[in-house]
Amino acid sequence: MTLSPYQPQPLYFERLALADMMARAEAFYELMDRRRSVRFFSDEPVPRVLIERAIQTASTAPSGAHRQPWRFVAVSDPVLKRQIREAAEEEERESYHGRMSDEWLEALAPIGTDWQKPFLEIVPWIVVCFAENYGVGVQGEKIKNYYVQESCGIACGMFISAIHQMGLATLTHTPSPMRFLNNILRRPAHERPYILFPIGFPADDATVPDLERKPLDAVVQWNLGEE
Ligand code: IYR
Repeated sequence: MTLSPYQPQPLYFERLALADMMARAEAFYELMDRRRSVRFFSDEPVPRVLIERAIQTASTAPSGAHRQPWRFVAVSDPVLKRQIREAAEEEERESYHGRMSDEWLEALAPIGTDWQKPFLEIVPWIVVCFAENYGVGVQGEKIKNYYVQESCGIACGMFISAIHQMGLATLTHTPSPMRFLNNILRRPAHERPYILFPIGFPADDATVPDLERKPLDAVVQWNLGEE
């Protein structure tokens, strides 16, 4: 076995003044707290360079053994978008009318979703993150990936943040099952569709569910919990 040696590089790190750290912490939280999942989009075009930057940002995510086990497929072709909509709605119709439990349908009722996904044709861009179960080397050999789920989850979180920060809207959409995306987008079987993101500007009359976020004390425990 030939090990590639650790080649230490100096870290670039910008030390900020505490007041700037506080201001940035507040500003970033407030920005992120304004993000909403959007299901009603405008067909207004979005320049490709914005999608490129969001994917590059996602791809800065930490990943198991730095394998970056993701492939983002960006779709603007109306024919592909229609195929994706038709296939997604076929699966979703089955899900909403039989495959999903009553408990699940009840949980979704306040979100207001149903099997119809018109946004898949309306949006200027659909980006699908595929998770690479393994990589393929130059001689076709399998290269093991590590922590694929965690790595892709982090990358997708950073993707959503980038999209929001640049003033666009998206939705984490997971039509289920979503293997049809391999066929439509011609990705190999060892890549698994992970999350589909419709991306664009919200429709002028877009609505969102009336949701509240858990307060801090419901999502954190400090040390052993005694205050
Ligand atoms: N995939 C379906 C159902 C769905 C499931 C959950 I959990 C949600 O938070 C939202 C929707 C759909 O996209 O409609």
